[in-house]
Amino acid sequence: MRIPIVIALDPPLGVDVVKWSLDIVSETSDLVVGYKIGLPLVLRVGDRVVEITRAMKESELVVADLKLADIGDIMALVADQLAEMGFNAIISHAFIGWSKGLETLANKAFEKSLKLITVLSMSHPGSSEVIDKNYEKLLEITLRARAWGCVIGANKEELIRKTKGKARENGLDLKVLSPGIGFQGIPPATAIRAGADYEIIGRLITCSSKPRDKLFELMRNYYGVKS
Ligand code: BMP
Repeated sequence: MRIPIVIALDPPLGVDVVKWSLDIVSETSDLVVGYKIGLPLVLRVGDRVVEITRAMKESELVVADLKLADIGDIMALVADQLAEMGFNAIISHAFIGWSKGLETLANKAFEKSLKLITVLSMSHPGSSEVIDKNYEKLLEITLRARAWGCVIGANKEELIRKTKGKARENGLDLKVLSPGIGFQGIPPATAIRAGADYEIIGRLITCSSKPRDKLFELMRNYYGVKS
């Protein structure tokens, strides 16, 4: 039984990053749907990230979270590289716009069978300053790109509901991935109850001395899974 959690692998300072990641993956991969890897990890291990993505072969989601925001041709180069490195999903900002921006990346993602995930609303308070004010436009670009999924903070339950509804009206099953659980203050399963498909959880699990036990605890106490 896998719970709809994507573990964010953001390694703390001072650890052997490859070993730290492989230990977490071997302990948890049969319990979660996947993992998310971003700059804090990639900058420290470089090419060795493939040793980590290789260990995730059985996982449904191996997400590269570089929050791309460049001209389309350059993002397409990055996407090629990420596919090569074993990722099957990539996160991009949507505020770059469609024409020769997300348009080019969406085509590349399709060509490489990468799941394209855009950022619609973030979990930190500053999201309200610019990003949230442009939600309607960001959603429009996301739907136009036929993105596989989008990121919406777990603290934005209303936006999660609205997004799922609007995607459905357009005949699309846009997946919602929600971070902000645990260390950022939102209780586990909050976003799932609002209609999100996955919750992205990092430190609540990765800072635990026993990530597997932590997951069993979350399953029992929040996700209604008997173990
Ligand atoms: P944590 O559960 O440790 O707070 O980690 C959350 C993860 O989700 C981090 O990797 C962060 O980059 C990411 N994230 C976020 O917290 N809020 C967003 O709006 C978008 C994110 O990608």
